[in-house]
Amino acid sequence: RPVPLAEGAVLFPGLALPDVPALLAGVEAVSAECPFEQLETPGGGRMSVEMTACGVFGWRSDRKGYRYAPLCPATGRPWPPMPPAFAALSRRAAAAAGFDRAPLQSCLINRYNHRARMSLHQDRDEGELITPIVSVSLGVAATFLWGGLNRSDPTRRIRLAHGDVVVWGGPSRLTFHGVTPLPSGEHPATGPRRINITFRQVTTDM
Ligand code: MD5
Ligand code: FE
Repeated sequence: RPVPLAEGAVLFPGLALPDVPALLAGVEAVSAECPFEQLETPGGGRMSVEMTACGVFGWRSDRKGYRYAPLCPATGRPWPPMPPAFAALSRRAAAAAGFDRAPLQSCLINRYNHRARMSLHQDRDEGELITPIVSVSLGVAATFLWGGLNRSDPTRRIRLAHGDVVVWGGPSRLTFHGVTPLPSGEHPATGPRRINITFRQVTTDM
């Protein structure tokens, strides 16, 4: 069932399938309170992926840079609380991958429409690198690009389908990664979109 990808990284095909209704309801509830937005980048462009977040911290980007912040940029109010089904899945996935900590401080929700993509990057805005990142894919399948610790390292292509969960920890936590432009497609659960829900620990202070 689990597919080891590398030291610290494990793919669990379909692990989230039983949780899909609760996850989609959670995405609706969160985005009703803090709407999806295509964030501005420090360079003045706009990301093709639409984002929102829940939990104590959300990730945001604007002309000042990338950072985790306690408030939804659209409303100036705290991010919506993490739905209980989200936290339960993060705990279950981290434990299944053999980690004794689960990421529960921040949950980033990425929504990919047709052609939305994420260029190669490292996740290094978190001040905590011990706890793994848990990532859940829903809807239209995407091609995930998975590189190494240097931007120029060769990349593997990994198909991430509806219900798949990946736990990225240990030496895999800082690998370069990205998502190729979403193909046109249709999934019964999400229509033409892909939704990725990513759990992170952001600080050791709480
Ligand atoms: C996505 N999102 O499919 C991915 C899933 C992001 C992002 O990359 O930053 O929002 S998270 C994949 C990930 C996270 C942390 C580390 C690694 C992969 N990794 O070491 O390969 O929307
Ligand atoms: Fe990332």
